[in-house]
This record gives sequence, structure tokens and C-alpha cells, in this order.
Amino acid sequence: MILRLRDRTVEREGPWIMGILNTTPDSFSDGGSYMQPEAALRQAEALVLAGADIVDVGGESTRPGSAGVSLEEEMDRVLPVVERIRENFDALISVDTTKASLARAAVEEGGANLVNDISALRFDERMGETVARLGVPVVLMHMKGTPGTMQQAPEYTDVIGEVKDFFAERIESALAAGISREKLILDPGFGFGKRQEDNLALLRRLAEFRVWEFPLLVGLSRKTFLGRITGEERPSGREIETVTAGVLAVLAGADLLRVHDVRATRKALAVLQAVRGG
Ligand code: HH2
Repeated sequence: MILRLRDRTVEREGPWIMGILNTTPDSFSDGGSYMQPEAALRQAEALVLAGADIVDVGGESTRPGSAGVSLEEEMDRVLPVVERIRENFDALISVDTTKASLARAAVEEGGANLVNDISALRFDERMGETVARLGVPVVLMHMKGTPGTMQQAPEYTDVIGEVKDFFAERIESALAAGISREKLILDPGFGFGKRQEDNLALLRRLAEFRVWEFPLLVGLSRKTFLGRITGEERPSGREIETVTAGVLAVLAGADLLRVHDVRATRKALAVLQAVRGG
């Protein structure tokens, strides 16, 4: 897979692993663990040593029902961590935010390389032009509603068709804002306004989102729909579920896996790669 960053092009055999680092008190799985920059830096190091290609730093939980945080609070959580990671490690850094000001500061001041926007440029009207000006890759993720409302009885007659229509519209919007095609990454948004059957259908039919030929990212890690399958109630106990679903996603064409458990995912991908003969 090739990623065209603002200052260079990175080409590396895929799939890539994006390691999750939440500097929040309330994320559904790792909330409260990495609020201090020192602890966050140690976790970033662990993710990189375990084989993460990208460290995804977020300062706002988007779990169902969450209310969101102010720009100031999110900046205070995320920026020092991005800066410290950049000073200490070579890994690519993405900033998981819907706010244009934070995206700009993380890239220009912190040295972040990618923007991961779960609203696909919709929540902040300046996000499209900001990403275009920064010249960084951006993840456009599908979500029905907002994190606060998305799990209140979501309904689809054709989830694949709806997500495709959404992608078509958001791609147009991104291009109209001046973002070039080679910077776009698509993500169907597992768990973001989806019923159990919708999440399963998205995974089963993931290959259908390859029509645009943009890289595909999936965020399956420890999510509730996986726990529902096995009866595992603790997010941290869902490693096997996550790895299995990740391998299935790669077989269906995923290029990037966003995960908490980088080491286990890296091992599973090594087996997959060996069997495929690569
Ligand atoms: N999922 C979460 C957050 N960011 N970004 C992308 N592109 N895709 C996802 O599926 C995705 C995402 C939710 O997971 P997590 O960060 O672990 O939890 P929280 O939102 O509670 O911080």
C-alpha cells in the first residue's frame, strides 16, 4: 500500500496496522489508562515495538452515548502526546478528531501525518478545506447520526447500499474541498449507528467498498458486536474475536486494521501472509 503524506510517499507491504492510543478518561476499552503524557508515550512505544505502522491518537471518546469534549480539552489531551511521540519515534501518527483546529495543530505543530475523521468531514465545516491545505491523507468514516444518538434504534433497508451512497457523497465533498483522490481512505464505521446484523453484513461484504480503489480501513477492535457473538462482556477480553474479524477483513480486502492489540494482530497477519506466499 502507498500513502502519500504531505512531505513524502510511504510504500510498504500491507495490510498496515494502526495502533489505538486514547488519551481520554472514558474510552470504552482503554479509557483512563493513558491520560498522562508519560503513560501515553510508553503505550505509543509499546504499540510501535509490537509492529504498529501508525499510532492513532484520540482525545475524545466516540462510544455510543458519549457527549463530546471542548476543543480546548481535546487539544490539551492530544497535542502534547503527538509532540512527544514525534520527538521520540519514527512511526506515522494519525490524529483521531472531528475538529479542524486540532487537525491543523496536530499536523503543523505536532508533526502528525494523517487525519482520522469519524464524521467524514461533516461535523466541522472547516475540516475539508483544512485537510486540503495540510495535504495529508484523511480517513472518511461512515456513521449514522452522532456518537450521542447513533445507537438509538438505527435502521437500514440496505446497509451496504446506504454506506456506498454515503461514501460517494463524501468523496465528492472531499474532492470539492480540494483534497486530492490519492489522500482518501474509506472506513465503513463498525459500531457507529449499526445493528448487529449490519456490522456482520459490512464485514461479510466488505469487498464491495473496493469499487473506488481507495485504501479501506476497518476499526473492529474489541467492539460490542464481537462480544455479542461470543458472550464476552469485557472489551479487554475480546482479543481473539478482534484478531479473527481482522483476518476476515483482510481476506475481504481491508488495507488497514485499527486495533488495540497490535502484537496479536501482527502475528495473525504474518501467518496469513506466509500462507498467501508473500
Ligand atoms: N472506532 C473508534 C474510534 N475511532 N476511527 C476509525 N477510523 N474507525 C473506527 O472504527 C473507530 C475510529 C472507537 O473505538 P475506540 O477509539 O477504541 O473507543 P472510544 O471511541 O470510546 O475512544
